[in-house]
Amino acid sequence: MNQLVEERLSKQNLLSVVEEELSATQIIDIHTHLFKPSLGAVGLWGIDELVTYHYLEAELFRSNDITPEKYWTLTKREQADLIWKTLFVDNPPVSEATRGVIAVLQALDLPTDSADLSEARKFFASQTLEGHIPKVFRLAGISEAVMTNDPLDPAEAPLWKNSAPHKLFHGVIRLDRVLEKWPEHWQKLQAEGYRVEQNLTPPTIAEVRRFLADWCKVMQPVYMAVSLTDDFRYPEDSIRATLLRETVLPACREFNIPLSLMIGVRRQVNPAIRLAGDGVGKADLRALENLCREFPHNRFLVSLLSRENQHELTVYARKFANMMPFGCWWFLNNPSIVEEMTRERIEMLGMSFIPQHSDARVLEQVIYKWRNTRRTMAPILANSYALLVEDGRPVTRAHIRQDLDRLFRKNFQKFCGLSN
Ligand code: HDL
Ligand code: ZN
Repeated sequence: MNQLVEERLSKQNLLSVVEEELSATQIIDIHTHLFKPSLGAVGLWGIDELVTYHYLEAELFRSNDITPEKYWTLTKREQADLIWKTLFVDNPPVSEATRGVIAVLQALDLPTDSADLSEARKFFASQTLEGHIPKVFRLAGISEAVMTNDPLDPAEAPLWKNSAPHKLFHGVIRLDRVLEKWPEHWQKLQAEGYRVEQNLTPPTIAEVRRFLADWCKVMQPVYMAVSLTDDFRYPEDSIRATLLRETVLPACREFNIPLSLMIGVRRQVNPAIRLAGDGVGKADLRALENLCREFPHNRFLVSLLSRENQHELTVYARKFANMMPFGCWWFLNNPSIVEEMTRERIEMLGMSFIPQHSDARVLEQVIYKWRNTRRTMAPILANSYALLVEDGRPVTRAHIRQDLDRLFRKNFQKFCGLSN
């Protein structure tokens, strides 16, 4: 390896080297709500979707007297115009979600202080999705994005019939409708030819396994995933626990893929504001402990929504090598909390975790979410290396490059059995 990368770094130049290497690292975005172009009908992109992101809708209702009922009668453009005026013109866009839109406009060389959205709308109207996606990924510094695909979503599922693989996207089978809402959805499987009934009889269990296997062949998922409420328990005498134990976990073993558990949502605490209406609750992690211990041949990607669960999750990661903590999810994706979570993970896990995912719902959000991640994480990583140098171990650019590759690519690839 050439002299440059083997040069022992002084504490003073660690930050600039970490920043350079972070900027050069092509990140795998392991959890998003983006879609490959052939599923384009359900994919969100452009300024009106950016400005009506549910994070911003929640913030609108705090700074404008409009009622949610009235807001939902507006058109998408009217909603975007109202949010732009309220959160970006009448008030400073200093929250993470509002500043993110500003960062996207700047990255796309669009004005960031316009009184309205007309110029931005003109720009997006002139883009084609096929050409825009790679450009946005390049600006974000991501090599690929992992989707969230729901085989029981009536809008998405039919699109898979003619959907080709796309090198920038990986599929995931999302199981909320199966695991959390079986009574409302078992007849959907029946209608598709699976001989299931509401009771989880042995034939029904076998047919749910067939359903999962069929969708694994269609979606080629890198993992399966489910979002679980803060009151999730395991074991428990429930449909959810039975389906987990008898169908989902065996299917993950059959296809050698992890199960992603995202735990801690308190669903629809305020239904009036729809997607923005979910809250957060501290979960009892004995459920996770029991799953990791009872299923040593399963692998679990885990992201928790409550800040109060993070330290214990990190301790559990020290106990179970079949559990991979990932990301600073949703209400945690703010520098003040990302810093705390990342520091405790490095202190207890070294480089054996996955620091972040974007959770992007609108294509261009990856630009600001990954700019924020790099900006927040660079000093944290540089500090870890400074302590190492101070305590006697030289650090080189090669070491840093290798660690970033592990954090933002290899840990995920290895955990999911993906090749580089
Ligand atoms: O369940 C999830 O995957 C969450 O990320 C929700 O989609 C949530 O609404 C969200 O977008 N969080 O960022
Ligand atoms: Zn998500």
